[in-house]
Amino acid sequence: MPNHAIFNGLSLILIDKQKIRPYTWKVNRNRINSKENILRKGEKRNTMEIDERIISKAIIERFYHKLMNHLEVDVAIVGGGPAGLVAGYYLARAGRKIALYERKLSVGGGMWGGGMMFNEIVVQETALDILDNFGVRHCEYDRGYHTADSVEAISTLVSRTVQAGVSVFNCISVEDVLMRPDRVVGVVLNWSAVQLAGLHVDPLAVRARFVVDASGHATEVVKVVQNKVPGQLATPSGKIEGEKSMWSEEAETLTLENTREVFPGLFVAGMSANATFGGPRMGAIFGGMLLSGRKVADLLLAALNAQSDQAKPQNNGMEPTR
Ligand code: 48F
Repeated sequence: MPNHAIFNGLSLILIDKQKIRPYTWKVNRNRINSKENILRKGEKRNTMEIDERIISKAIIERFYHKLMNHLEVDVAIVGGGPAGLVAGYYLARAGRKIALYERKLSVGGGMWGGGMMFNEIVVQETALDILDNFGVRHCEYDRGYHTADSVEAISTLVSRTVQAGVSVFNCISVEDVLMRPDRVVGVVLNWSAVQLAGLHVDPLAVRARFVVDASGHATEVVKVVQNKVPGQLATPSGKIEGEKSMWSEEAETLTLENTREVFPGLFVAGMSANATFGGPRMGAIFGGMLLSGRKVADLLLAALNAQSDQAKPQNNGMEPTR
C-alpha cells in the first residue's frame, strides 16, 4: 500500500496561525533585505527578461498548429473518461492519429471521485493487466477484488495517454456529427464556454474515419445520430435502449459485449455502450470501462486496416497492363 494519500474534494478549514506566523515573518524579512538574500546557496538568478507578447504568441501559435494538424484524424474520441482515454492510448500506440475532445477543463470523467467521493476504485482481476500497462499501482482487497487510488489511477491514465500521442482538446464539446448519406464522417465542435453562455456561435468541424462515443451515461453522440441522421441504430429497437438500474456483475459483462459499432462510422465504449444497448449501470467498479476502452481500440484498428485494404488497387501486386 502507498504510505501517503491525497484527499480530493476536501478543504482545510482550520489553519493554525501560530504555525504559519514564523514562516510569514521570514519571507517578509527577506523582502526588505537585498534581493540576493532570497536566493538560497548555490541557486542561480533567473536573468532572462520575460516578454508577455512572446508568451501569448507561443501559446497561440502552438495551439493553432495542434488544431490545424487535427482537422482530419483516424479516430475522434468524444469524452475523456477512463473508457475514452484507454481507447486513445492503445490506438495511438498502434500509430493512429487520434483527437480526444473533453467538455470539461479537467480530463478524467467519473474516475476522480471513486465511489461517492471516497477516492478509491475497485478493479477486478481481468482488467489488472491494463492498470499494469499504464503503471497504476493496485492491491488486492479480497479474492478477485483489487483497489487503486482513484487520483493515481486517473492522473496516470491521462498522462500516459497524452504521452502515447493522443491530442487532447479540453474545454471543447462535440455538439453534432458530420454526416454523409450512409455514415458518420466526423464531429462538429464548439467551445464548452459558448454552450454554457448560450451564445449563438457557429461551430467548426473535423473529419474522422471513425468516431467513438465515450461520453458516459449521457451517450451524447448517439443521441445526436438518433435524432438527426437518417437510418437506424444497430440496437434491438433501432433507437437508444436506455441505461438500466445498478447490477454490477451483469453490467461489467454487458459493457464489453455492448462495445461495438452502433451506426456506420460510430462506435460506443464505456458507460455509453451500456446506455445505448440497454445495459445496467455498475457503480464504482472500473474494470469494464478499462476493458471496453481496449476492446474498442482493437475493433477500430481492425476497421481502419480493412478500410485501407479496400482503398488499395485490386491488382494482386501485378503491374497494370498498358
Ligand atoms: O462519465 P465518464 O467517466 O465515462 P466512461 O469513460 O466511464 C464511466 C465511469 O466514469 C462511471 C461508471 C463506471 O463505473 O459508471 O460513470 O464511460 O466520462 C465521460 C466524459 O465525457 C465528457 C464528460 O465531460 C466526461 O468527462 N463528455 C460528455 N459529453 C461530451 C463530453 C461532449 N458532447 N463533448 C465532449 N465531452
